[in-house]
Amino acid sequence: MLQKDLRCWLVTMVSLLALSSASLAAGKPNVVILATGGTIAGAGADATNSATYQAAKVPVDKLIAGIPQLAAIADVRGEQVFQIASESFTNANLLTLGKRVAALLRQGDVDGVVITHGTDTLEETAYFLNLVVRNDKPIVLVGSMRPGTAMSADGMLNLYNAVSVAASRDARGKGVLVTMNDEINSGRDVSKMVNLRPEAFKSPWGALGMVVEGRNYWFRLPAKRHTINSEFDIEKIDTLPLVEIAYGSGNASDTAYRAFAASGAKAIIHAGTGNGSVSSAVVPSLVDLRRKGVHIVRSSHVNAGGFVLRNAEQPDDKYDWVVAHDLNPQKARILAAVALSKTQDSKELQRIFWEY
Ligand code: DAS
Repeated sequence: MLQKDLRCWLVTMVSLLALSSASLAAGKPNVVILATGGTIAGAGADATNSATYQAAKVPVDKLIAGIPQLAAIADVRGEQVFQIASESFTNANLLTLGKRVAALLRQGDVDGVVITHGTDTLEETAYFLNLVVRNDKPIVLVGSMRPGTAMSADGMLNLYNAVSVAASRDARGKGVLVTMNDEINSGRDVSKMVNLRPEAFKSPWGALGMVVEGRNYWFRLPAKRHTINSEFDIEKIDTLPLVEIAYGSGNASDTAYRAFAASGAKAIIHAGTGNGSVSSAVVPSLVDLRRKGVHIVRSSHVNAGGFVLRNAEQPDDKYDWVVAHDLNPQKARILAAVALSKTQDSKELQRIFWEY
């Protein structure tokens, strides 16, 4: 009799355990990884190749299979949206990706999205999504500075951290996030400040927090409008107007600006020296281009966070130019393109540059 009771008890316990693990699995957040390519999907010939490798080779399912620990923190599935090096991203890629992110986050069975991305233009995609995806669920971009085949590769832990943040309720409502090198940065502020080294991504105004062993530590919140507080909506944007960037330096000429305008640019970002300064050899052409309907946006190409104010270096009011505030040229391009999808009014454009 005793043996029969023992068997019954064992069967009951095993089924209870199975039930609890299933319910635990059912309780885990659902995170979708959208893969686009880059070094995090890169492969080199040898473990010593930390800089010589091919980007955009490893498929998303292999990235996920390479980190079995993900299963403990979230129910993860992958989609291969693109397989490209991010220096080749186009506006069309941004729109495709943005619409897929928005569609997934509208689903009740998706709690967060991670985007694996090349590091070269990761900051642009992060800012774009921050402006146009009207959802407060976590959107986390992640890349790596070394391919997975290299010694001390950073992609595995970066991706684990990204999924951990995307699965976190406390990551909601903080705008688009970028997790690299244990830091959590704002998709608006962060940019790639150095190449080749793992501590590549920095925000001039500091990180929002850290993620360490699957736990988030927050120190500040974004101050600018984003995601659910944005006036822009990816569902209503089908094309992005052409905006180009011209780099300011010594011995400058107006050739690039004229060529950009002739090719149909609706705005030109002047990546100026210092305070967004414009060479006296270039000012007359920019005044003329503005008169012909092309918007001129003065930004600064100084590295760790320029800050361009109206009427400081140039009479912006008189010329009807816009200033990019603290945005670097590549982020100013993104905001100008998104803003121009909604308004052509230069005063409205300037308001948007102050608020986003
Ligand atoms: N070429 C770079 C890119 O795809 C590789 C990388 O750093 O991710 O952005």
